[in-house]
Amino acid sequence: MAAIRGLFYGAAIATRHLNDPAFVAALLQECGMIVSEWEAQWAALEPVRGKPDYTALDRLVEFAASNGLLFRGHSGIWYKRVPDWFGAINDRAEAERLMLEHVQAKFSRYRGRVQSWDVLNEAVDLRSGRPDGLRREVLLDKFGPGYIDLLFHAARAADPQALLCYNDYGVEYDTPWHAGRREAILALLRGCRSRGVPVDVFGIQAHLRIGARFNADIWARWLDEVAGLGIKLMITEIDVTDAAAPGDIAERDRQVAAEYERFLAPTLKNPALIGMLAWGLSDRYSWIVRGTEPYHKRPDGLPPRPLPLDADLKRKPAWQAMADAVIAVPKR
Ligand code: 9MR
Repeated sequence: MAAIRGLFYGAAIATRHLNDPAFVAALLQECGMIVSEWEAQWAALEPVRGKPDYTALDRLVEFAASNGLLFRGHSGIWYKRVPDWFGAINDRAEAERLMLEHVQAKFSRYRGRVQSWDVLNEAVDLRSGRPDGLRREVLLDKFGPGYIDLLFHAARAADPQALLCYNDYGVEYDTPWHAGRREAILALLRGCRSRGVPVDVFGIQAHLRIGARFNADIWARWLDEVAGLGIKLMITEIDVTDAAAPGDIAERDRQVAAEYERFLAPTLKNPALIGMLAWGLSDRYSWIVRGTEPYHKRPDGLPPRPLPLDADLKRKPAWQAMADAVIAVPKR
C-alpha cells in the first residue's frame, strides 16, 4: 500500500524469525523492505577480533533479495554495540584503522544490495553537557567529533549506491528534553552538510509511547528544517509503548492506533519522508514485549501490544492507522 504513494514500508527482523513460516508469510504480505534488527551490529559480527562471521547477515540480505524486498542495514557503528575488544585498544591510529576497516568490509560486502545504511546510530546525548550535545562514549573518547565525518566518508566510498543515514531517537515529543535533542541533532546534521559529509537521510526512530505530549506544528516545523538541509527523512523503528493504556485490549489497541495516527499524519506529509519501518511487524517478536526497558513493562503485567500485527499475526487497529496515514499522503 505504501508503494502506491511512492513510499516504502518495512519491518525489523532477525534470522531466527525466518524459521517461523507463518511469520514469514505475513512479512511477505505486508512489507516491501526489511531491516536487520541486530545482526549487522559490529559486536554481533565480530565478537572475536579478526574473526568476523557474516553468516546471519548474509542470510537476511539473501532473504530480501530472493523475495524482492529492499534491504536496510542497521547499523554501521553504534556505540552500544562495538566489540568489547575494540574498547580496549588505546592506540588511536590502530583503533581508527580497525573501525574503518569494519565499515569498509561490511558496506562493500553488500555493495549495491542495500537501500540505506544507518551509518551512525544514537550519537547525541544531552547528559554529556557538551555544547554539541554529542554522547560521551567510546568513539568520541577515542577520536573526538571527527569520527562522524570519517564514518560517513568511509561508508560512501564502500557503497556509493546506498543512502547514508544518521539514526536517532527522542525527537518526536513536546518536552524540553526532546526539544534539546532536536536542536542538537539539527546542529549535527547542519554541520555535516556544511562540511560536505555525505549524510543523505535522517532516521527518526519513532519509539512512541501513549501519554506523551505531542505538538504537531512544532514537529512539522522541525521536520521542515531538517528537510531544508537537503536531507531526506525516514521513520526507521516505529512502535508504541502502551504501558500507560488500560488493560482492556480493545481500548488499548484503540489508543495505540491513535498514537500511530497522531504522529504519522504530520510526519508522512513532509515531502522529504521516503518511507517507514516498524521495529518489528508483529507483537510476536518485539523488544517491547520482551520488556527490554523498565518503561516497557505494564503495571498490570499484561503483555504489551506495540506493533501493527498481534502475536497471532492478525492486523490490529494500529495497522489500519498506519494504512490510513499512508493513503492520506499525496502520491510522491
Ligand atoms: O531490538 C533490538 C534488540 O533485539 C537488540 O538486542 C538490541 C541490541 O542490538 O537492539 C535493539 O534495537 C535497538 C536499535 O538497534 C537502536 N534503536 C533502539 C532499539 C531498541 O533498543
